[in-house]
Amino acid sequence: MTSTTTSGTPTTSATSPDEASTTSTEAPTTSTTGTTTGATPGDCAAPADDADEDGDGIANKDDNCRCDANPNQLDFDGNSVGNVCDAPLVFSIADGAPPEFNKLDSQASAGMGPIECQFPVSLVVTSGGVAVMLDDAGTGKVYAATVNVADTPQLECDIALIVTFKLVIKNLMITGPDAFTVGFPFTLADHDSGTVTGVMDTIHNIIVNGVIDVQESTNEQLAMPGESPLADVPGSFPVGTVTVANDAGQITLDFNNDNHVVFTQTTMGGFEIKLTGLTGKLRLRQ
Ligand SMILES: [Ca+2]
Ligand SMILES: [Ca+2]
Ligand SMILES: [Ca+2]
Repeated sequence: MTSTTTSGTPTTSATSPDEASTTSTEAPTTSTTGTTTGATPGDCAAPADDADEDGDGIANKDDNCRCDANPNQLDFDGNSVGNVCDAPLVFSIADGAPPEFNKLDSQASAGMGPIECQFPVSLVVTSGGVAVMLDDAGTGKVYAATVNVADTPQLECDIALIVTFKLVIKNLMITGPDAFTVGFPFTLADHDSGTVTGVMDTIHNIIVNGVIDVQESTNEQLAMPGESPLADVPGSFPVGTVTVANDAGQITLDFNNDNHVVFTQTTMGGFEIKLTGLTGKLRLRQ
């Protein structure tokens, strides 16, 4: 494999909740734009001769990735550098106003024991990024899906007429710590058609960081005021589809799952907060 495929997670570093709340309009992954590794395929020292450095059946002079075997010569972005030698395709939030894009709908529940309330939550994404590495066989890996969620209006629900429970999602930062694979079942014949749609076929682990305030209660035995319970809560994204559009330099992550539990967290006061279901399209551009 090339250095570009073993360089680890190529996108964002973690941002604290405070930083996220003050930089919510900035995309954290725009510093990296590369989709090519340069004029020399794969930055490989092999000369453009009739030899076959990597033994993939393609002579060096014709090989778009001379030092790594890629017999299919797939070059999704058409930059004359094979997918295997390409730097990751890096996408970040650049446009896509809600509600059609960049708004993920979920369902929050909060409760203790038999008392519970539920209400819909719209997670408006203000920044985020992913990097995609395609291979020579029509599959890919998505790295570090990072999603910063904007302020959400204060949500309020009454629990069994006993307590008024105010839940405020001030911000959320969701990071995918590991790459997750995406199958792009396109055929070799149409690999350069410009758009590939794949499926994230496994649940993707995420880390949720942010501030959800449990603000107050008329019954302090049930809820303590001013809690900020979220700090590196493990969670997961459901499976979904991924569409990568070449000519528009765009990727769309499409979630459509009403039941998946994104994360749960129990407050100091003993309330369990749960975010369930994730539907909506997240669109990012190069
Ligand atoms: Ca070769
Ligand atoms: Ca090759
Ligand atoms: Ca390429």
